[in-house]
Amino acid sequence: MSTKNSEKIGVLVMSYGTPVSMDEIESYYTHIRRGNPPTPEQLQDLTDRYKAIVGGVFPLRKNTDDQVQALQDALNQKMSEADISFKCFQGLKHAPPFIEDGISNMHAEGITQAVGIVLAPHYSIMSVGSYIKRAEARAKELGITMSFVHSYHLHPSLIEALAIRVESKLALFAEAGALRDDVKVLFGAHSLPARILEMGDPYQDQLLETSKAVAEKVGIHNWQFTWQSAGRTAEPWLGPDILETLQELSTEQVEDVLVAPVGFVSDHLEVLYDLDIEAKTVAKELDMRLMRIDSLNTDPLYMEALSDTIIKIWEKEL
Ligand code: FEC
Repeated sequence: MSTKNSEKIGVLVMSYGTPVSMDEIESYYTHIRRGNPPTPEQLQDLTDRYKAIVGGVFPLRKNTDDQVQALQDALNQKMSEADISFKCFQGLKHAPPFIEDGISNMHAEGITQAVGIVLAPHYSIMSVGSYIKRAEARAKELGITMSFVHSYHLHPSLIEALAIRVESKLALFAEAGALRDDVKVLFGAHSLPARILEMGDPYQDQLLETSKAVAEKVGIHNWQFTWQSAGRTAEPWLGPDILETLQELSTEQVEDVLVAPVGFVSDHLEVLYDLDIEAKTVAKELDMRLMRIDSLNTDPLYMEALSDTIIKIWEKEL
């Protein structure tokens, strides 16, 4: 732990990012596509998805702002007795303020030590790994010493927050007349190219570990894991996709499905469109009742998982 206890410690809070207006969808999409602009059809498709969920007001941005504020409050509440303080800076992957901007903003405030964390609990070289790589490069240029949280997918407070959400939706199924053991709980996350498995990437294993821990805490056995939101590229992505899984469950006469997207922590396009609109439409066609657990957003237990993980890594490494 640092001996310079009166210092302000920076926290780079990284997340995916979102366009903040309809006009910014094209530049955002171009950034995701590593500088290649989308075709007019691709742009129209994405614009239509945003229109379907928000009609021009972008929920992810506000959610991220709220999460970062809540995290800063949680950190400083925990450290109120100590002679140090944490200051959170946002660094987004595909929208301003970019990851590099977040580090420059820390530097402008004279910060020399910082912890980086991503608002996604599971590590993949293609997700969290790429955030960290960019942050490390800019921190090195500016002489900031940084430590990074790679994953926090089994933090007890995260598991508890998810378990509470599963339990409360199971109660709604029961109220609607379903037998608890008949409700299929589908844990899930964003798909990635299947080649990550050959690379020994921990993403899939960590997601299964989170799912198993939540299932054990809630005491459920009728669950499985599925993927969602795979990219539309030629290479194979991790599957099965949730839409296929629903078809498969329908052939097994499953009528009640609870989706728990444990790879995501807030309400955004992939949850509000891919699950709440697309998957729900398929479920309806199949005559299934589909519910989704509420997103974590600023849940105090999620803030506890983040702040505890950050403080532990700061104590150990900085
Ligand atoms: O609400 C919003 O505005 C943003 C929602 C959003 C989140 C998110 C999270 C993850 N993604 C991950 C991987 C990929 C890979 C590609 C990819 C493409 C998109 C596109 C949109 C998009 N993602 Fe995303 N992702 C979100 C939104 N994502 C929009 C582009 C159009 C489309 O395919 O729908 C493929 C990129 C490429 O072609 O190279 C790969 C992963 C996560 C979860 C971890 C994290 O949050 O970082 C992994 C939220």
